[in-house]
Amino acid sequence: MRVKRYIVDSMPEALDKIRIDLGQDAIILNSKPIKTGGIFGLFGKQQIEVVAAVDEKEAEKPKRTPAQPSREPIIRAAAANPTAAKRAYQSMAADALANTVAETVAPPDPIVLADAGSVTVRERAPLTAQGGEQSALTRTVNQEDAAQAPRSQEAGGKPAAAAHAGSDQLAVEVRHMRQMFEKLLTSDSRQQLPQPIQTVRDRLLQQEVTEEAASEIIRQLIMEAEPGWEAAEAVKRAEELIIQSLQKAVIEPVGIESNVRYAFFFGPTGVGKTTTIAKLAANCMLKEKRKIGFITADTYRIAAVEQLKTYANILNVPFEVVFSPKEIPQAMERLSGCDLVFVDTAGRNYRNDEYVQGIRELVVADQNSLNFMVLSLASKYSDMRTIIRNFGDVPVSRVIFTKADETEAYGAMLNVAAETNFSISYITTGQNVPDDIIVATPRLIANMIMGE
Ligand SMILES: Nc1nc2c(ncn2[C@@H]2O[C@H](COP(=O)(O)OP(=O)(O)O)[C@@H](O)[C@H]2O)c(=O)[nH]1
Ligand SMILES: [Mg+2]
Repeated sequence: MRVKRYIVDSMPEALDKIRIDLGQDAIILNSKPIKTGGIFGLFGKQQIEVVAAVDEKEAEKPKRTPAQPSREPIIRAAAANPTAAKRAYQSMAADALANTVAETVAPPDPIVLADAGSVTVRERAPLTAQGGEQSALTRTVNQEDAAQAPRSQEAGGKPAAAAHAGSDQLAVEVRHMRQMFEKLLTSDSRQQLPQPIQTVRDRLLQQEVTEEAASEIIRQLIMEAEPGWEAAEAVKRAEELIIQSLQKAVIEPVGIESNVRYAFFFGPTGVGKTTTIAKLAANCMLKEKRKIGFITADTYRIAAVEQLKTYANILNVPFEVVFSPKEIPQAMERLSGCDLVFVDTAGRNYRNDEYVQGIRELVVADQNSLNFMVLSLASKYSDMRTIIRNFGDVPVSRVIFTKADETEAYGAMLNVAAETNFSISYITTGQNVPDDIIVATPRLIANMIMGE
């Protein structure tokens, strides 16, 4: 571990230095205000002392350049030192906001900004920008229309051909629209999107929605766009579109249906499988009065067995440990008096073909089992994709997203809904058992993605 001490004027300054020196995996161990210079501690300058550390192996990895700021160190800092992290985050967020405002909202005329009634004027600024973009858009279409005009007029000149002309006109318009979409959706012409739609696109990408999933929503928004739309209206409409697109992916009311006897949980180590099982089990037991049992196949770490056993003891439910999939039927037999058995698996085993095959045979054999994939929202979407692919052999039908409290980007839920047949069932929001779990609904997810 490499530890470094910094004396800085502000937290953003410290974060920049830490990122350059120690890389993005550094964590902030401590930060405190100090006085530097002066005599006997008097008349000194108020500064901040920040102590940061990084695992040596992490430090050797290529460092992110300061030109690509990342929120990761701040999130890590939040775990290590909430107060310092919060201060840093607020300061950085304020900077980012100031930059965004300067880039996107600042109207061309400085007099407008200097106006004392700046609130109203600033609020109207995007509208002006949008008006401009909108007319540019209309202009493009009109110019192309003009080019087509002679042909249309010829057709229009013959009364018998009027209906034909109408459908020709429609075909031309459809063709124009398609060309316009294509133009709008290519990345180098992003700037041409009307401002309200651009706001939606920025939001989706910031939420880590993939380009493909975002384009789908943007495409529909463009079709529906009304002249004079403000950003808020576009955002609201986008939220509705997300809700619609999630209708298939989120079954309501979710929960674990009463005919389900076995609920299996798969996913990488540390995503929160065991904690989530404990939350669900407690709820099923306390609210639905079901007789619960636990099986753990996660024998890789002693602590993992102990962890589920502790929950079993707290809830006073029977608990079985299996060392191979072959032992699961006997364990199930011993738990035959239970209405619902939660089966916890080890994350590392998803690479073990034999293990996955064993699980696969077992779950296919039993029609009353439900397979949950557990994914952490705090992980990268590309990693989620790999995990989903590795579990391709297991008939997973539901997905639970964990650690919503550790990130501000929820787009992965939309991506998973677009790219898999999984039903999104729950979202977990913290470490507290049994409280920090909520049923996923399309509205909730859409709101998490598009809301402020
Ligand atoms: N912040 C946060 N932590 C969680 C959440 N769910 C689980 N955890 C924590 O993540 C860590 C790993 O959880 P665990 O259930 O052991 O993961 P498993 O290896 O997948 O079984 C534990 O410290 C949990 O308390 C959540 O929704 N939010
Ligand atoms: Mg576990």
